[in-house]
Amino acid sequence: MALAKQAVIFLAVVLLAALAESAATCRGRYFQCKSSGKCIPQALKCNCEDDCGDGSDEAFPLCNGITFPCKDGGCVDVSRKCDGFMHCLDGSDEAMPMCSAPNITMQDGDVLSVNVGFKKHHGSVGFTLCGSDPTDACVMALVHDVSSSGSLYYTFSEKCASDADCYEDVSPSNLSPSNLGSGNVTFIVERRESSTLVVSLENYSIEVMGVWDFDGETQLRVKPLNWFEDMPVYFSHIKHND
Ligand SMILES: [Ca+2]
Ligand SMILES: [Ca+2]
Repeated sequence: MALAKQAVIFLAVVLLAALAESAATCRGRYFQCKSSGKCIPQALKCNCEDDCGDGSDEAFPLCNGITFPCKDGGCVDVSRKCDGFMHCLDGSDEAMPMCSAPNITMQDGDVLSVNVGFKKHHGSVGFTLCGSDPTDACVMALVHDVSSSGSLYYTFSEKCASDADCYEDVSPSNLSPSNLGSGNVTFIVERRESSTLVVSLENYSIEVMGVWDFDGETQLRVKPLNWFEDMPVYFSHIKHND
């Protein structure tokens, strides 16, 4: 008897769950598919898999800022957009001019003030000095933290084959949490004639970072490791070598 009662309760629970699934509105952690009305876990929304069968869990603008729609119909996580590596089969996540970072020409002897509108989620600020041709060699310094005395923590690559190459060995998980803080951060970037790129924080006189061994590279690009369009960058010349 007790067993029969348990079976009835179990059936009732199963029935209720089925009803909940087909109900007009999905609750809490569930997303409702457009065509079928089916409820799927929120975790399956915007994961680049068509879990609804009608694509409604992967549609835009729903997934705007979470995924990037490749031109060939595919989809990648938005953090893959403009990170220097092709993730869409057609490479549309790395297309120009979408991925052209703010840049300026920097000659020997130039000193620049680089103002960055930094937010926590940017994680890092990368200074990449490349040739004017996209396939030219680059040097890169990636600032991801600052000490209370103004020293910068950074990763640098010398003589990468291209912009993308420079970032090859760096992943955000290898970087310590950023203490740069949100707000305007001004860096001083100096290109010395002895082939040294020196980057420091404004108002700190100490030389904190140098990247060596470049010649011919003139285009200074500034962007976070992962692409965020909401990081404004303003360049101004403190000293111009005419
Ligand atoms: Ca999905
Ligand atoms: Ca990519």
